Amino acid sequence: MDHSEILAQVRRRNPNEPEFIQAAEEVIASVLPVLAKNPEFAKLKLLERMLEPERLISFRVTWMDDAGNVQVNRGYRVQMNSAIGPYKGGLRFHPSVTPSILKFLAFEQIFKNALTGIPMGGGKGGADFDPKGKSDNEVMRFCHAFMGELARHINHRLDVPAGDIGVGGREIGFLFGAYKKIKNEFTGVLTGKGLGWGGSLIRTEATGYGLIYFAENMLQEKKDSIKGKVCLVSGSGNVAQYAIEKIIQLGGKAVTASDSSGFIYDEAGFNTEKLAFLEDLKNNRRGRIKEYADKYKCSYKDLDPKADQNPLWNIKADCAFPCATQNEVNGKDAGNLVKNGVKLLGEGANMPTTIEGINILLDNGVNYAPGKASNAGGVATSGLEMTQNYMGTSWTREEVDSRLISIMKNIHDVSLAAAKEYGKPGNYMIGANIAGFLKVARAMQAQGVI
Ligand code: NDP
Ligand code: 2IT
Repeated sequence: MDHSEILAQVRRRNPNEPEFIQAAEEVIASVLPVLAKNPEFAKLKLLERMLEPERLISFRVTWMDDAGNVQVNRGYRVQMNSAIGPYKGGLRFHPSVTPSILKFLAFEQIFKNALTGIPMGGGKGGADFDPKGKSDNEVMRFCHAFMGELARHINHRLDVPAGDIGVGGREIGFLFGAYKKIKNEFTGVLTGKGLGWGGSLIRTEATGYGLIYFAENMLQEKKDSIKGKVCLVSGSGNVAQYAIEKIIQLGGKAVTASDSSGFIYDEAGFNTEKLAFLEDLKNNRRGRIKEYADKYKCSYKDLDPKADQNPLWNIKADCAFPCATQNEVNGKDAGNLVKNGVKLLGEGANMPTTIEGINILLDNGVNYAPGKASNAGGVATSGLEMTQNYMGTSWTREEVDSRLISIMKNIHDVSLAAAKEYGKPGNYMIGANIAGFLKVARAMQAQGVI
């Protein structure tokens, strides 16, 4: 099957799944030269197999809200590929969750996890539950009901979920408690656990830190550094917060942050005190980002979800780090970034840039890092948490951080090397797709027609 036939089949098999088709399209185009060079991969239909989930579980989640009303949600786990290790990937709780969203995320996760060098397969899950405005008790009851079903399908050697949008330390705690009670055993079945009960130091920080380590590697490749660079960041959740922290630590200036209501532009830049305010606002008080602008007297704009561009990406800067959600940088936004002098875009979120956006960035010489490489620090540190759980030990902050730094450097180097080998020097997207694909393809080839 050639490129267009594989893509046509993906479209046929997955109607009404635009996000999954988008993620598939990017990888299919990148790995064509690998298939041409290795006809046995094509004959074994390895790419076609990777595009089909090994298993997709969908289940009802019934729970009772504080007012005594019965609520019904839909939960999922996509077990995408287990060629190189147990399924691994986060859980997303957001009203926009659909099979398309989770399949795109699980598909990306296959290659991302392969790039980390830790043996982990690809998976993702979640529910169309909206944690916004829910009490802690409602979130707890939902998590317990969700795990009531998910527990049948996972264990620490089979499938190890973690957090993603809407699933942080609070939710992992409730999910873990339910799993432990149902299975009557204490294992590392989830990552992102609390430090006193099997969690790893640095896991909370890892995605944001890893993103900025990766960007620093890209800049060092060009004899430059993030020091003094003005950075646009979107989002204000887990990934954005620790990306901002690392930008500050390395001497850069982060000037924006956002939530689903709007964004702030603080020309003076974040400092440690302002970041602590943002973290308290978002993690403890669960408030809206506008409060930051009121407190620090900076500019705030509402986001118009129907607008054809996002004004956050239309600000003069050197670097951009989308850390909120998929497709938050479209073609128009990419054009605005180029016009405003942005020279590097590192994806903290999964697939935040549309295919049109990516093409505009690459055509204009923007140094572009795809999420499956640049945000891999989170799942890599989840892998380190699993290792510590298996060993029954816990490493120091310095130990985990130094491993994270070397994993990000390795992903950077491996992606760059693959891009060069396939005649696309400097193209991290093609390099990451090829390097991740090759690792999984060789494992599948060795394991036969499964
Ligand atoms: P959080 O839930 O902690 O934060 C998400 C942030 O993005 C919030 O500021 C949220 O705003 C905003 N956001 C979410 N959905 C939308 C939307 N549809 N439109 C506008 N803003 C939105 O999630 P994370 O920080 O963990 O995840 C952010 C991104 O990073 C996701 O793409 C995730 O897949 C990816 N990622 C996460 C990893 C992790 O370890 N957590 C690892 C690798 C990637 P609001 O508060 O209003 O909801
Ligand atoms: O997208 C991701 O890589 C994550 N949400 C983290 C997954 C994990 O298992 O730590």
